[in-house]
Amino acid sequence: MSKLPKTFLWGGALAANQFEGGYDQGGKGLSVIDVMTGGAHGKAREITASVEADKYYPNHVGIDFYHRYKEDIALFKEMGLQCLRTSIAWTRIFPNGDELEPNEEGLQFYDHVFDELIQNNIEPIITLSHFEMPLHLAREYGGFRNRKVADHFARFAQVVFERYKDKVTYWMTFNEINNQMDTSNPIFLWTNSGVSLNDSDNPEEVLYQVAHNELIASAMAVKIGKSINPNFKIGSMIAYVPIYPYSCHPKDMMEAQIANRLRYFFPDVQVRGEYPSYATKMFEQKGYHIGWQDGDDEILREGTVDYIGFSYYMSTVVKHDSQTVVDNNIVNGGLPNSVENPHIETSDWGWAIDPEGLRYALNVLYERYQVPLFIVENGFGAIDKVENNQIHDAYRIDYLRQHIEAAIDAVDKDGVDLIGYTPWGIIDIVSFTTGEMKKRYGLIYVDRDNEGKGTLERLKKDSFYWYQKVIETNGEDLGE
Ligand code: P53
Repeated sequence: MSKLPKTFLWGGALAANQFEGGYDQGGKGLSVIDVMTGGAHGKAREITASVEADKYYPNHVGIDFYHRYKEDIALFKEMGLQCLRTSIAWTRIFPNGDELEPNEEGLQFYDHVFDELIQNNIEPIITLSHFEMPLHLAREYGGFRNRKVADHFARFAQVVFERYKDKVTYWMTFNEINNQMDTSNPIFLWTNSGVSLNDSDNPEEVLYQVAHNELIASAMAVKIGKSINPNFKIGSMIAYVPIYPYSCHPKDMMEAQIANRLRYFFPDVQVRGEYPSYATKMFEQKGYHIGWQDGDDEILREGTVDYIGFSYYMSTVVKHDSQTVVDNNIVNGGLPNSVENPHIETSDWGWAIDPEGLRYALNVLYERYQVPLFIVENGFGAIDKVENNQIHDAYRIDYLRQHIEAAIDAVDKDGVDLIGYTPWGIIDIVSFTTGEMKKRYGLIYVDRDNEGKGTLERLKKDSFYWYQKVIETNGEDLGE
């Protein structure tokens, strides 16, 4: 007998900007990601002023799902997916972000995609904003520094909630809303919020100002959504990278306790509907003036989320008396005291592989928030080799198997309320942090390289057949 409920949703996860391509098709406007060049592990992606002719922008073509969605959805169906998490490119609906009327052609594109999914019994699970806000809002308004952008976001949310109210039930407002807490790497504030820092900025103060406007935008969207369809389930979406104390030294314990607020700040507000006291205390002590408007308390209180969707790839560690920063781990979050975990291995991109940490993560989040959880991203970015049109990706199967086992333990042994599991990059796509194609997560291979060469042909990896079995047996047959 399966240890998971019958209703458990098995799926795959993607984001419009990383796989759709068609960046200038159907009236789409430029988004913040459309001006990001390709990079590599250790080589940052560049954010250019506009699209420059001699630069390569991997997201412009993605894997060309825009023109191939029927074939790709047929493959998802064959794999057995019950749901697909993806996002709506804001710039297909509002090319500049501040128009009053939406772009009908963009709305039709998602009608076609969602209809095709539904006809194949795949439930669309939709993120409203996944690193793809209109470039115009970033450049002309200063992104979410500007409160007006929250209103533009709310209009976008209203339009798509209305349009797809009978096609989509599960929504998330902002993807990984908390990963911009790391202001040491400019790509996070840029992609989350369309914000660039100036020399005169106090990065932390800017961050909390931006955060406030975004929390307001998220809460407004939740309220609008519920008024359009009370059956909507609207969630927060966070990157959850647990921060472990290096030792049982009380100072390490406290260091980790405080550092973890970086992870919890956004969901604390989105689930509870008010700011946590550690944050208000900090604003007071540091003299931060967050642009709070009359009625904001009410907006936050009335716009709380129904569940938490989260990504889980890795964990990290802090040690109170370490001065080093682990620079090969993008998610040390700029933590000054992060150190490597001596007990676990890392991927070729320096991401710590910690399946047991997923059971821990599910327990921590469930005990803290008492709302249903949804693992909406988890996966292994690796280099794949094609031999005779086959890809033997045992390493990926191992990674996914161990994480699924941990999730099942959290449900079966600990009683965590888990909605489902959607592995990241179910088909190979452009990597977010590096812009590479060779950092592959897919269970379906796509013939395309870091320079944009390749036929775009799709091939099923070994993991494709493995996951098919997992879904068929509701997680009973993990193929050991
Ligand atoms: P790539 C950090 C920690 C956990 C998830 O990343 C993260 C990040 C980066 O902010 O991002 C998510 O492609 C994100 C996806 C992204 C995926 O992780 O760089 O939601 O868009 O593709 C994997 O390997």
